[in-house]
Amino acid sequence: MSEPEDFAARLDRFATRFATALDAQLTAEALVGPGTPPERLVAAMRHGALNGGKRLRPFLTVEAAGLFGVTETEAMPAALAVEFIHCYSLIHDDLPAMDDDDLRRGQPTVHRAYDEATAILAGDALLTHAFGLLAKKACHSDPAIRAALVAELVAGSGGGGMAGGQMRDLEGEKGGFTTNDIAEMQQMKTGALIRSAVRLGALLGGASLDQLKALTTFGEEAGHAFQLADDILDLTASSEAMGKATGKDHQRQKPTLVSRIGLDAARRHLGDTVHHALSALMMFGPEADTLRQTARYFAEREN
Ligand code: GRG
Repeated sequence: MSEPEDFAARLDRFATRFATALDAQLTAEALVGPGTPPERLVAAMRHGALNGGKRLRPFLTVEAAGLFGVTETEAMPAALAVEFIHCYSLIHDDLPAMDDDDLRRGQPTVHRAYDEATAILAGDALLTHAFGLLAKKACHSDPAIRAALVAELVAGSGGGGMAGGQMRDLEGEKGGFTTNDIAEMQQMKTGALIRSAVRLGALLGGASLDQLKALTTFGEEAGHAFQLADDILDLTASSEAMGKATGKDHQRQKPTLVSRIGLDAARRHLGDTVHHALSALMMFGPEADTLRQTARYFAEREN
């Protein structure tokens, strides 16, 4: 079997195991509070999270933690937290006030399957649950590490990360963005959470400063590759393959790096970015091979 097939099978097996962990978290019993979570809210959260995502961010967390001997089970709470943030962001991104999409992961978006208010609340509850998972002792025995994980996910998902990037994206639709503005917006909107996914694993594993720095660079370059590939796929892939509407950026004349530099230059830039991601892992041996394959997969993926 060739290397990409091995990797795809490995990612697939992880996604299956991960779905079991997600499923266990998204129940009325797991969503703790002084009251009983409404069935409709739990169902909408499940619709937004248990619907066949590739689970790339939690995979990165588990693989980065694995470099330091942390097992998948030990890394699972942090991995779940990053995926909950991702799923909330997709639910909110699909809302009429944002991208107004009907299809996600090949199924009706949460506001289509339920309604807008339920979709907003399902996103809110997933977001909140993510931080609850990091705060629990099951995530890590050391409270200082748990606090560092919370701070890390705040950085990746908040105003200076994903949510800020989404705001910049909305501003950019009005025009006037330079190529640098687009790159910064994308680093925040998509890159920051991918960077965090890797750093969460490194923090769980007690990485040294040098190791954390190297893995941060890897996460940044991998995040950039992921976004560039996404922009390219928006132009070149079918909506069946992607499980969501494609060509929307192009139709709306939304500024992307591909629209600025063209498809061929974007593909070359993507190759360079993957090369930078791989170079960042130079201090690690074969134990980092799956991370290396993940960066390549980000660039070569077909959906
Ligand atoms: C609403 C706060 C807020 C943020 C939204 C992530 C995001 C920010 C918007 C999503 C829009 C989008 C399609 C961005 C491109 C990159 C991206 C996040 C693609 C989807 O991620 P995948 O391919 O999805 O990992 P799956 O379904 O596999 O999980």
